[in-house]
Amino acid sequence: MNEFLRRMLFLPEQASTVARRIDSLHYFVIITTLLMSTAVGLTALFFFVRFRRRSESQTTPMIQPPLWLEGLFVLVPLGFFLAWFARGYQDYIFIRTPPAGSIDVYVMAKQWMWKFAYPDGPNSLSVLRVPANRPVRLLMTSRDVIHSFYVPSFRIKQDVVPGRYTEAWFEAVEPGRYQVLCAEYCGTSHSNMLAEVVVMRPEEFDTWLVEQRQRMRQMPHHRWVSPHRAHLAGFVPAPRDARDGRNDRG
Ligand SMILES: [Cu+2]
Repeated sequence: MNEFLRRMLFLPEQASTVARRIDSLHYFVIITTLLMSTAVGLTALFFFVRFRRRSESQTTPMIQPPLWLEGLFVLVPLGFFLAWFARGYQDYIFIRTPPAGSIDVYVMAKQWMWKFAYPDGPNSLSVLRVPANRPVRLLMTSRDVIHSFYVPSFRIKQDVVPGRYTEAWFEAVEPGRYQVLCAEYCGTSHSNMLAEVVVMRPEEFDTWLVEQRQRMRQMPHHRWVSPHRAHLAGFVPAPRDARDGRNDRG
């Protein structure tokens, strides 16, 4: 049933733990509205024929519907709206709460690319490597304008805003490659602001991360990055002395 509806609605694969939750709410809303609007449309058609004007002298009767019927028409839609709200609110809490022990990745957006950095230095352009079946938390900011980090197959989308940090998380369910798009118009090459999430087997990811860290340490120019430089690169808030204004003068 899930697979049938997914195909009917042209949705991409469900590659994260939140994807099925989002989709089932989507199905629930779309099926109830489809059934109700069909019922209303068919009733209207039936009434057009059944209660059509039959003679020139016919007048429209004054109809006073019983109170219970009016109540029903208010309460049934209200019940559905509240049910959607209850389901949606649970999903909202789920999608807004990264589980403890998530892997952190810093995401920096700029016109027109995505940069990903892991604690202790490894970083990459346009390719985000993550392990399957482990929650990943993204801490995101932008160097210039508002962008939006969107992975259709994960059903996550989060604005990335200059001068502010936003957060998103996901847990990929299967190794594979998934498209990242920028979902906020951000200038000429907005449509080319693409990246890819590469979901690896957890063991492979661990090996990869260790290798990356070793490679970083072997680089001749590798050195400690001061908090102020890290701030300039856009990854962390300004260090205390910069905020006190010491660096403002020069
Ligand atoms: Cu963008």
